[in-house]
Amino acid sequence: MNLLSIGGSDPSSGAGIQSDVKTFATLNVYGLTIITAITSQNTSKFGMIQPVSKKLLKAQLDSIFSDFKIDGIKIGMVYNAENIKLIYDKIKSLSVPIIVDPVIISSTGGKLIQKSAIKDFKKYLIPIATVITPNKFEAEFISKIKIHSKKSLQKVVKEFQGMGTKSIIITGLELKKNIMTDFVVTENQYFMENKKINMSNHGSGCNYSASMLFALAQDKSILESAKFAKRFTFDSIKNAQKIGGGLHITQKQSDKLHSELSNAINNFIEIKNIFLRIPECQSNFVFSKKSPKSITDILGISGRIVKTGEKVTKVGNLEYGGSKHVATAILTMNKKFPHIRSAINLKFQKETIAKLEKNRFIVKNYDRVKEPITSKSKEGSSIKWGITESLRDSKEPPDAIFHKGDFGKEPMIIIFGTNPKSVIEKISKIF
Ligand code: PXL
Repeated sequence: MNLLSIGGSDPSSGAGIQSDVKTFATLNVYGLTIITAITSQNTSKFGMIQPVSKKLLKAQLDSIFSDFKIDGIKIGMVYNAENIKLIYDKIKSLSVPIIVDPVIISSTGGKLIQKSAIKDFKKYLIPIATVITPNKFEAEFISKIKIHSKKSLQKVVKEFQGMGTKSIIITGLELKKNIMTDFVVTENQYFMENKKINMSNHGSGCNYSASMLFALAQDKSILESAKFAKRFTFDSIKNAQKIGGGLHITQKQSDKLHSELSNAINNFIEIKNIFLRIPECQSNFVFSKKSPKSITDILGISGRIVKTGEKVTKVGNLEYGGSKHVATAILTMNKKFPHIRSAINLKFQKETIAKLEKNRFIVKNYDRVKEPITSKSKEGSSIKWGITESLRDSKEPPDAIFHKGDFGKEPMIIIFGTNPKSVIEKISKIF
């Protein structure tokens, strides 16, 4: 997935396009950038701004759009009217999600848009946005209405809707003491609350809009995307670092589980003739946090590892709660053997069992036919029952557990390991 950030350069990398590149990398997608202006600033002081020429902006737009498939666009700082119009012309007819984050003033006081350009910002960029994400100050500034009650908030919404906005999210409202509320307006209205973190920071607005774009580009609804962005931003602020002498710079820690599992999936797909080992119901590959409480603590693929002919591909994204069946297997295994945190399901083949045994792997099995009717009738409980049954006498964790199916149920092998790499190592030994 390729996401494009159009905005200003912030040499402190706390905000602007540098911050967005970090956000996209943390989320394991590819970030492209088009620079509209260069600023000089650090964590305590804002210096100068120079917008890029229309010619250079056009050249950047042409070079990016002529080469890459773009899955979503975020527009941040655009300093002047001519650059606003140029961006509008280039992207107005695209059918990808567009987030417009109205950037007016920096956390260190720099004015990031020319006064004379506000009119064109409203006229051109706001109407083409899938969603706009002003904070309280920006919403007040653009609508020229002070927000001091829910009633004035509705006036602001009306004002934005008059500009042609489809959806609006106003972030950082403190409607109750020490509670930060985001006001999400789509066809319906929602208030999303969380505890305030008392720290002035540099970067949270950019974290919000860039992570929101990621979620929208994955076809999540505006409301789901807003939840995702709120969580992402909360984590970024909690993890903010004092890198320079002034404000803390926000940054979400990258998820180590994510990159380990992602690498292992790529390695798995590249194993020669691996399509022969993918079951009819396809494969999932999971990696659990330590001490998982439910499948929402387990990273899996929201789709599957799918074979089409001889080709094997990953369909969907890595998400906590992305797998149900393989995740349930690891959840059950992990209760007895807490260091086992990763697993993949493969097609049942006698040949595979023989190879596992020849390599002295510990292989267990269960018979689904023997599953008590009380368990069978409960959706999703067969795997839990089967794994528990297989581990009954185990002193050591098995490397693989299989069953030979039941009426209408495909036989299956699950390979287990301490992490995705160890699962791949086991598979590489047998195939
Ligand atoms: O946070 C908004 C923002 C966006 N873009 C640039 C910035 C800032 C804030 O400082 O400098 C370039």
